[in-house]
Amino acid sequence: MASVMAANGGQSHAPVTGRFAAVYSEVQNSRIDHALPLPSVLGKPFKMVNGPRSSAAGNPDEIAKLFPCLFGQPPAMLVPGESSDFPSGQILKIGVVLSGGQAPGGHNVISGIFDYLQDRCKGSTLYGFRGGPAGIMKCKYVVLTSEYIYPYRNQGGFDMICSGRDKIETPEQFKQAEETTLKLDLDGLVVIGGDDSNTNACLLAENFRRKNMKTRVIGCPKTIDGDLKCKEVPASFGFDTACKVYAEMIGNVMIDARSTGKYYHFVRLMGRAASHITLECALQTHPNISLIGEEVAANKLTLKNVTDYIANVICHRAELGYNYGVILIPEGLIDFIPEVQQLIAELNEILAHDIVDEGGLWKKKLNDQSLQLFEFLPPAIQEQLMLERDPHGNVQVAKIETEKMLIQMVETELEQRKQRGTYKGQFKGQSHFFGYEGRCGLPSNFDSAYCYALGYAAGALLHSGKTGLISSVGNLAAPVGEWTVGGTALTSLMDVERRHGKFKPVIKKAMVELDGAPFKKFASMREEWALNNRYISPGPIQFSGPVADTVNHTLLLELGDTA
Ligand code: FBP
Repeated sequence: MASVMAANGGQSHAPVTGRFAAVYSEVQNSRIDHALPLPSVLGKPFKMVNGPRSSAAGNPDEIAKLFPCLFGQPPAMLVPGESSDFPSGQILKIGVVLSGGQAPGGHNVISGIFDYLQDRCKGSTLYGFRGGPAGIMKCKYVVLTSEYIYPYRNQGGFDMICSGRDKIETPEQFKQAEETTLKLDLDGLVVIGGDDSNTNACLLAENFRRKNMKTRVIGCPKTIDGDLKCKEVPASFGFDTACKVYAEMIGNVMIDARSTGKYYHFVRLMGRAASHITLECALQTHPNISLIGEEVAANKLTLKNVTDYIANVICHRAELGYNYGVILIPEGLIDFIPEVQQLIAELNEILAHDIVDEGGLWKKKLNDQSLQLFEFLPPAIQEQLMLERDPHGNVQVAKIETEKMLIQMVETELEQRKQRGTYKGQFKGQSHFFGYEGRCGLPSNFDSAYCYALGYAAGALLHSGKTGLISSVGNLAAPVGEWTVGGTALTSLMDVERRHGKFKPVIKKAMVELDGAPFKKFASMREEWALNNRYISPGPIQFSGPVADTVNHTLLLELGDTA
């Protein structure tokens, strides 16, 4: 059995994690040795084929100015064949960093990079930067050996090297990153992260290229939120597992609701901005109500409209004799309600310029409508809206208890309806937040294989000298052997946005599309689910058996398969 303590190399000799395969559960142990399939193109000699020149997701002129060295890079695709793209006998020094929130499968991306180097660039070194981008800036790393990596294969979490949300942004921070890459003589760096982290990866790649440094940078699409995707990158890893974990829990509270007959479970689900997780969980479990942020925004709903919608369904159900139900709420919901969005935008500017005084004079900076809304919100929500933004300038929606706020508002509305004689039921709300529980589960078969392929592909891209690309594995509805492998220009995913009061390049988030197949399927079924109880309880993630390789509905529907 491998002990990570003994294998801890690099700069630090203190144990960084407590992983011992010897104390693993039987399931964890059985997963370590689970052999992972690779796309067949990676199993044979391959060559690189470049596609046409790329543009940007928005504001191409601005992006071209911000990334003069990288803008326009073509996508790259691996295809069978011999070539000199992948020099044999090359020994590489590669760094890898996990950035942002955990997502099941991160350890497999690292295993994939490591195995690529073992298979194709023997004698290479893989450095794991510890604690996210701060590890690069502070040159904190561990040398990843096969013994070190072994206990983490197919395991959830990011604790092999841990993660962080620091951003490499200021000239000093770029300098620190440069010093580390020079000190370790890095040929390449793999940034495993979400939209913000991959934006950072692109900035680093541009900086290294501009300075004629040899270090290349490749990104990998990570986030349970599922909002880092495009045609060439059909999914971010972790989404599949997280949704399956949440769907199991939702299925359980559905059975609880049906059994006691007296609770409305308000379940807030993670997913900072986009509502993909909520939509996928709805498709997997058929709750009575699922709010989709993007639809709320498109219809310009107010908090009162949302409350009324929930109260209407509850009244209808009471008439049918059901005083229970399950309601899914995306954690980013309040950021989609135009009036709250406006309030948050104003608060962001106020917080960015540090003008929050104890006496509350800062409130004068809010416009009348925003001030009215702010004063109307429960004090707990007011406080949560004022919490510090994350290093990328985002509101920390995971800390805003929208589910509790909605219970309060629905309760008040139902009370009024009772007094008017239009509601005769009983209402008891139970609040839940399913968030962190889904981020570190044992990766599903899909995420295990997908992440391993992403890592292996990142190794290949660096080996061929590519930079500023995001590892891209496609054709995901097909068996793993038929998956396609390549890289997509990070600049082609970019747009400019206002953050911390300034315009910045960002990877454009992929939101739920209201004319997309997943939403349309949900919309066609939600009325039936609202009044009739069509609950589905998917149970825990399976690693073997008939449903073990089932892929999530969102991906299949988006790829044009029936789900
Ligand atoms: P990433 O975008 O970094 O993958 O993180 C996603 C997420 O899990 C969101 O769903 C959630 O809002 C946020 O992280 C929570 O952040 P933190 O881990 O800092 O509490």
